[in-house]
Amino acid sequence: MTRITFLAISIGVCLSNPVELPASCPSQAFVALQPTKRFPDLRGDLFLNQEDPNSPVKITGKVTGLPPGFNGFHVHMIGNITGDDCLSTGSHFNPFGEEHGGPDDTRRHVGDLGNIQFVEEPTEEAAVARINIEDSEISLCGERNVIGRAIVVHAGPDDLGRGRNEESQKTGNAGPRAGCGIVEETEGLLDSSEIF
Ligand SMILES: [Cu+2]
Ligand SMILES: [Zn+2]
Repeated sequence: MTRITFLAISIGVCLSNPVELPASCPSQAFVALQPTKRFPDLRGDLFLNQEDPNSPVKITGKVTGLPPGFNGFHVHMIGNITGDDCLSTGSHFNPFGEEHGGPDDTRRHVGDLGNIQFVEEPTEEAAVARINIEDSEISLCGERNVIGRAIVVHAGPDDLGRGRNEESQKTGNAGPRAGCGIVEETEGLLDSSEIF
């Protein structure tokens, strides 16, 4: 085999097995969190930004309406927020059949974003959770795409899969759902760092 033929075959093999990246990928998405019936004060706006399909997704935003503490924060499978309990969003987004974990674990549900923290702030009437997350598991395109799915805030803390009981490996025992919103593709939003 000549070198050129070999080269041509090598290139052909490479081209037929490209790393799966869509030609174009949305770079921004938005979530307007809606309260559940049990937690009527919950409100929140979240911005998702991804520079390119290989970059982490940055999530910024602000959530209000829960007392100080940690609250489970996940991408759930289904972008359906009908009903008053967020149960229509299904379970955690888990395209690879993993067990529940924390955001820094190598094995986790893709949707496992850990906890957000509500804290008292002198200038705010009630506790606020300021979100500033960077996550490399979720994406705005491809098989880890979260657009069209839902983000859920829980009433209690996520034990990140370390609860030593069966439910810990599924849901992190984060309790009932306090609010949820659909991840919607957007274009031309302000840089969210200017807002929060
Ligand atoms: Cu959840
Ligand atoms: Zn999970």
